[in-house]
Amino acid sequence: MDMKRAWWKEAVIYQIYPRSFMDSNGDGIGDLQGIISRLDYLKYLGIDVIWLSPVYQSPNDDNGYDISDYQDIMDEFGTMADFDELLAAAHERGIKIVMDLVVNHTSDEHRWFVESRKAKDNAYRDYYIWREGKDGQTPPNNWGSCFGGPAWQYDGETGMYYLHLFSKKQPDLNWDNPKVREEVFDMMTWWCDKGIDGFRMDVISMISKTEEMPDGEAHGMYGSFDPYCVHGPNVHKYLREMNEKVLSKYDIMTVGETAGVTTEQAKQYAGEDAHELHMVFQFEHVEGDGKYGKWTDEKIPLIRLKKILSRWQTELYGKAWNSLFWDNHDQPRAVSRFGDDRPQYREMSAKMLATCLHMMQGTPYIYQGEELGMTNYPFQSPEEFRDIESINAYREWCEEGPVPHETFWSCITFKSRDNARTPVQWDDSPQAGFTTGEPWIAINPNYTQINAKAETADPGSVFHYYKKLIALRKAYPVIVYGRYELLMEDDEDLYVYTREMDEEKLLVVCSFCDHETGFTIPDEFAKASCLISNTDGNYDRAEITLKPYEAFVLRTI
Ligand code: TEU
Ligand code: CA
Repeated sequence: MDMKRAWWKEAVIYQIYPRSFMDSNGDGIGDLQGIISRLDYLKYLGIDVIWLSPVYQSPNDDNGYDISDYQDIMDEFGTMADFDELLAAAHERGIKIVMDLVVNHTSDEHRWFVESRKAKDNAYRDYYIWREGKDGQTPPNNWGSCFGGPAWQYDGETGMYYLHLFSKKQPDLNWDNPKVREEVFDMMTWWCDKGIDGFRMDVISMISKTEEMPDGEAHGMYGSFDPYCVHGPNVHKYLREMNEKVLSKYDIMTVGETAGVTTEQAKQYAGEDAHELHMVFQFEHVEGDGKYGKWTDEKIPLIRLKKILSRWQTELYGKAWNSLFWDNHDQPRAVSRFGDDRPQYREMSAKMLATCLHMMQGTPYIYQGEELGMTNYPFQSPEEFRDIESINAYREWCEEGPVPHETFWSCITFKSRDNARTPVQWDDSPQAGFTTGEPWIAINPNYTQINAKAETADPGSVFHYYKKLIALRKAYPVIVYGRYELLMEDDEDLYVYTREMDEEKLLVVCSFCDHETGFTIPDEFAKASCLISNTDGNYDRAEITLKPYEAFVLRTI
């Protein structure tokens, strides 16, 4: 099948969560100068693009996802001059920078909202979504917010409620107002003219809401807003308008965060000829497995995982482009969630997961620390949480809710977003080399074993394995463009697939279990060469025994 080539299809992206990446001035908070100081590390790893989680001015109710000024840098992170320096320093090294675009909502401290709440006839009133309460005392409907509590906040100034799908300090913008779209597009143009290389668009699937806002189907205390706010009536119209007015004018890449998206919808957002976005993040493999809302302590069964990822691989093939990820700043650490973070299996399983993901079709995303095999944090008490979602969830489900502490604790510690937000472990010095001060969030005590200094010095490390995978993607176009086929779909332990392009074929074998397994190498790979393996396996024989979490890739010539 004809597959259009593009730089963003061939790129490997590295996500930086600036608060936890590298602190340059000892205040315990990562910052832009800290990032600059580590660019050579990223260059050595071999990534092409940095996705920078939000660095804009923000009161940090949700760590920068609540923006009070889109054209200014958060004081704690530095200045616009620091940003310009970062962009230039990255470009000098051939690294592109993709900005996080958070425009479903602003901070309640954004100038637009400060105005909007003042009076019903304020010029900015319709920048947000205001409704009368039911009888003055109750919210307009039963919707719950993503971070707990109702999705409506009463505002005494004008006696009305405003909509916030996330925290009450994140009021939703009214995209039906053409002035809002114009402001957002102008702001995007300003960043593009600065020379940035793309946007990751936060919850972009939620920008269009239905006119009618009826109660949603109740789950516990609140109703779901999904049918009225997710993939809403005008979302594609607004994205095409954005594409026409801004995106199409620059050689930039775009990726939309679209929780709950199906493959059919993904083709609408990111189809080859959709004129909207280049790709979307789908969440099927990281969502929908919860016992209490999103909270669970169970791993997804391998057969289910294979089914989901394979469906995305085959249904988008030639039609739209996948983004590939195991984790990000909202998810637990990949090795703890999908692999095995017990000391004897951590490295093997981290490399296995990397193999499994990086050999698929799509653009791979590496979340900071993943390339070191960083693990979930051993939380001891709820006081250690910094994340608004975890703090609120513990209160709602446990303190004020029905679930006993012991039951909920194993779930929230398994899935808390704070697992991903503990600082990057740079070396084995105090505070893991992240800061000389007191870090804003605890550092994982395993930093003495797991850190960048040790791993860059060790050719057998998880870091060097990632470096090799990235290099392979550059060397073999079949990894980027080849057709995917799942083998052994009913096997509970092994994830096996092939990639094929022209005369070339790859066999990818990944063991997801902590015991040995037998495997027969298919005939057509009898004389194949081994591109990469996480062990010293011999793949010249047909019948082999795989070690726990073994992974390898064979290539026919
Ligand atoms: O996350 C959007 C989103 O869908 C969340 O519900 C996400 O799934 C949740 O954090 C997991 O429990 C984006 C950002 O990535 C996140 O950090 C922000 O908090 C959120 O939007 C609001 O801007
Ligand atoms: Ca700092």
